[in-house]
Amino acid sequence: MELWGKRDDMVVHEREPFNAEPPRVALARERQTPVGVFYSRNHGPIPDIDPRAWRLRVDGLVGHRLELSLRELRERFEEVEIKATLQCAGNRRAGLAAVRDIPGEASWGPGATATARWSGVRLRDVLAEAGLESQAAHIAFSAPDVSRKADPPQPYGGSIPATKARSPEVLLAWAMNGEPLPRVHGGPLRAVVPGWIGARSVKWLTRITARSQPSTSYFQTTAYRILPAGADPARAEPGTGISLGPLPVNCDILTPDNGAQLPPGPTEIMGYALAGDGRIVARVDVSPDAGGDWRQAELDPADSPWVWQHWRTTLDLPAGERHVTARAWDSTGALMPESPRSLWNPRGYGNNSWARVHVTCR
Ligand SMILES: Nc1nc2c(c(=O)[nH]1)N[C@H]1C(S)=C(S)[C@@H](COP(=O)(O)O)O[C@H]1N2
Ligand SMILES: [Mo]
Repeated sequence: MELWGKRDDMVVHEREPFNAEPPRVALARERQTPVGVFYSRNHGPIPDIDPRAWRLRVDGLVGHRLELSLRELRERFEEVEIKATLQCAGNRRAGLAAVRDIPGEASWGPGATATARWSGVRLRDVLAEAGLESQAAHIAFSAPDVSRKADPPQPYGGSIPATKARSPEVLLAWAMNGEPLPRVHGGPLRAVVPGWIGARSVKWLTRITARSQPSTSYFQTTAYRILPAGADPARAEPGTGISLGPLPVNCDILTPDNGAQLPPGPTEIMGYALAGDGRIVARVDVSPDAGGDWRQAELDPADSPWVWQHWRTTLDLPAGERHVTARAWDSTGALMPESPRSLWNPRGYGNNSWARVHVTCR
């Protein structure tokens, strides 16, 4: 299980827990990412769950508690399929780490983003069956994988507001790209929360709890929060900082690769852009000279607000060192910020500054 079925050109940030992302070019080929190149982000050892013995408990502020087998989930609720992009809050952290060191966190490139076709049931249908009480403002997810990176060590968890949980795109998924959900991606069942940071798409889901307050998991109260630049993350009190949820507009360049050597002349530049929670990407601009001149890229149509859009353009690159730069605008007019400097935060989340690759043309 050394690479968990991933292609052997994955960039492995950590073996235990397993953390790996594909090289840029591997994400460029398809709009739907094959499982073999889909990034893997784990905070603890990957559990081995017997799907026959597995049960999903639904409890907390509900009219009646549920305990469901996989078969009951399939039989009692409508099966739905949705294409959705997952993006880790640590995606593109390397750009922040270049500004100032981020100890203890992996330097993810742009590959902690990928798109799959998920099948399962709507979370809202299961919540309706349990009957949410009126004070149920948050839906918490629990999993059995114990993270020793949490303080104190504890199982993974997190929550989303009930308003998002009731939105039809949020799934409890047992299949990915038409295959049973692979163990490394949360089999037998995971949450899929499109448009929100990947951390809320809890894998190996065993319990859903309706609460009046957000989850008390370390991964909700302490991790996945934007702290002020001067804060010491080891001393930050739980509940301080900005809790991350909806993703901001973001993009990156997939080809050419950073550091590529190319002949001068017309060069195809392509990449992905994702607008985040319910929005679509409205425009992508690409610059051959770090933002001096801009040209609008050709953008894939937005089939759904939950899926990334690929874009491409051809730039005429003269001989020499070039900083090819890209930036995306979303359908509300929000634009990616220019510099990672203004975004730097102690745990290195949410880098949506302009994408840049350095290439040499000769
Ligand atoms: N149980 C559990 N769920 C989890 C995690 C985890 O470590 N344990 N990692 C989260 C994070 S931070 C991300 S970005 C996504 C990654 O999903 P993937 O590994 O299927 O790509 O899973 C989320 N769900
Ligand atoms: Mo993540």
